[in-house]
Amino acid sequence: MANVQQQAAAQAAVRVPPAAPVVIDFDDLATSGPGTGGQVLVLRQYADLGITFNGAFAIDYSKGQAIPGFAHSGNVAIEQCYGKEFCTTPIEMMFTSTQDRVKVWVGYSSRLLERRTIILTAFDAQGLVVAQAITGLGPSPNGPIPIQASLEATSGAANIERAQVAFLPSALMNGLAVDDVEFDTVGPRPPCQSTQNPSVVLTEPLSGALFGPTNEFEVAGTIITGSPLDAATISVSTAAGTKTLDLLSSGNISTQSGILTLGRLRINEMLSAGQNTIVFEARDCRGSGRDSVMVTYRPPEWFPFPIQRIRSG
Ligand SMILES: [Ca+2]
Repeated sequence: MANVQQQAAAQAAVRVPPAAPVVIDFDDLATSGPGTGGQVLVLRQYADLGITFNGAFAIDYSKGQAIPGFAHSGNVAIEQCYGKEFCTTPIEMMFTSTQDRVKVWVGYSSRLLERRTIILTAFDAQGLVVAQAITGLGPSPNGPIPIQASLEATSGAANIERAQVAFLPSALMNGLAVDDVEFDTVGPRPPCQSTQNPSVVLTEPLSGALFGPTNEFEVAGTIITGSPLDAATISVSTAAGTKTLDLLSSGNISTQSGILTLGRLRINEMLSAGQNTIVFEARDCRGSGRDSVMVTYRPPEWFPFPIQRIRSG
């Protein structure tokens, strides 16, 4: 008996302690709160750690229609289907260095009238399930369930290349929130497939266009990229400053690679009086591309007569 204890002690003594795990807490992302627009999509912001995500929304629960104490760390966590209907896409993470273990914390950001099963599934490079973990959430008829339930999937070998969090059985993902994604091995950045920077063409508005008195215009254009985009924006600049619309977060531009079309999109309340520079910009793992035009906005006070008279005359 003493022998066994001595052996165990000896093994513990020589065992190399694991390096501190990597924890993605999302709190470094500047994003908006529940009930508002403009949440940042989480894609390749943590590529330097060898992990990428499939475009969940980062939400700051201290802003907007705040849910105090909801996130597991800080105020920011992620949800896959924020503001989307009929969305069953899991929250997914991909690793460039295969992992033995993945851990996440889960919660639910609105009322939940039933009890549901949440599953963390880990896959190897062939797409085979190598580890799973489940937990239950709810019911919580009076309000959100803070992110305090953990799920940890351990495969026993360093073969986890991808992991996803979803309901079991598959259900709408709205409300399911994840924070503090934990794993053990930092990997390299994923290889970049692009051989050149994204090509960007703005087809609307035309250079020199005049807008007013209503503060709106339409944009359209095309992007060609060899890799999924990290960012795509429309920004409107004057001497007074710049206003930016995130086209990935708004769903107006796909996060896929290839030829991406920005269909006619109406933009409100982004112009300032006088000359404005409208920039359409895209960035992938290799670099960025942009196209821009100058337009003029004449606000209502610049018109010599009341607007009704202009229209009736
Ligand atoms: Ca957090």
